[in-house]
Amino acid sequence: MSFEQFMYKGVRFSTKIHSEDSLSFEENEFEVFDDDVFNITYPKSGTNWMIEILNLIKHNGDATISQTVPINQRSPWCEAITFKDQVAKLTHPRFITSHLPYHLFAKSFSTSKAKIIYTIRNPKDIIVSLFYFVKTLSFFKANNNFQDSIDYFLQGKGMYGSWFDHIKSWMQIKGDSRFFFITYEELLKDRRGSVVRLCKFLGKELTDAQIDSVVEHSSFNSMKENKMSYWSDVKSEIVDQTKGSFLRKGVSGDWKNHFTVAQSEHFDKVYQERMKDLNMSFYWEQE
Ligand code: PPS
Repeated sequence: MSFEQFMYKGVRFSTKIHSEDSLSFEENEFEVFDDDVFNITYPKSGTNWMIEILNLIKHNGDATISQTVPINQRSPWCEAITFKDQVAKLTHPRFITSHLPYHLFAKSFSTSKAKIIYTIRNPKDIIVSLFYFVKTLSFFKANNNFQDSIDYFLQGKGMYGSWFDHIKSWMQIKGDSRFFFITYEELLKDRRGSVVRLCKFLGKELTDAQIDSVVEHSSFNSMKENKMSYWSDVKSEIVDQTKGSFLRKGVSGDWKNHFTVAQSEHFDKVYQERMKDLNMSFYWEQE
């Protein structure tokens, strides 16, 4: 697997959707406001799902915006070439997305009261999700070799760098009151409970009916039925969804249908080594 790339401060980015200018703008010039909310993830960890949930919370469960404005415009990626234009159109509180590791994130965040929501997912399921997703990306040379996808991930050769470095960079601020941490698997197991927790963190009081509406409109099936939820407006020269669906399966544990026992054991060995200094445990480590 490979893609047209460039390095920025040790991390790989795509020449198609990023540039030195867009990264430097985000890092040094972009002004973070106190009421900003950032949706941070490593790719394929549930980014768009969180955008959907956060937008529904912002609009008190009313799905009108979710059903009329494309998801990538509701909460644009601050590292993208398109961000400068998009950010000017956002209403407050602004909900902004990013796949950046902490060390490349907007410098003005540190002196703000803005909030971060960091979603992580079982890395084995990320590998599976990426394996299918890159086939839809025009600027990726993908192949059908799953072992390549595992190597690519473990060696940190992907866009946005290594998953291990990403999680470790953001976990540096996990004790900060502005930081909220959730897993994709928690969202799957208890979406309502997760929405309630998110509302509390955001200081947003919703009625039970409004919470029900957030839960209903952010289900996998609701998002599949909503054209505004899966990048259907993006040109096929970038994402060609005839080659694979953006909302592919939406489950946890699909890795078991893809990894051989040997691949899983090798992954676990590298994972344990790379994660040992983090002092955190995740439910998937028991699987
Ligand atoms: S990206 O390209 O990095 O922004 O992708 P991202 O949105 O982070 O991740 C895509 C995966 O999230 C799944 N998804 C969902 N799962 C469950 N419920 C809902 N509502 C939902 N919305 C998105 C999506 O299906 C991708 O996972 P896979 O495993 O490929 O299905």
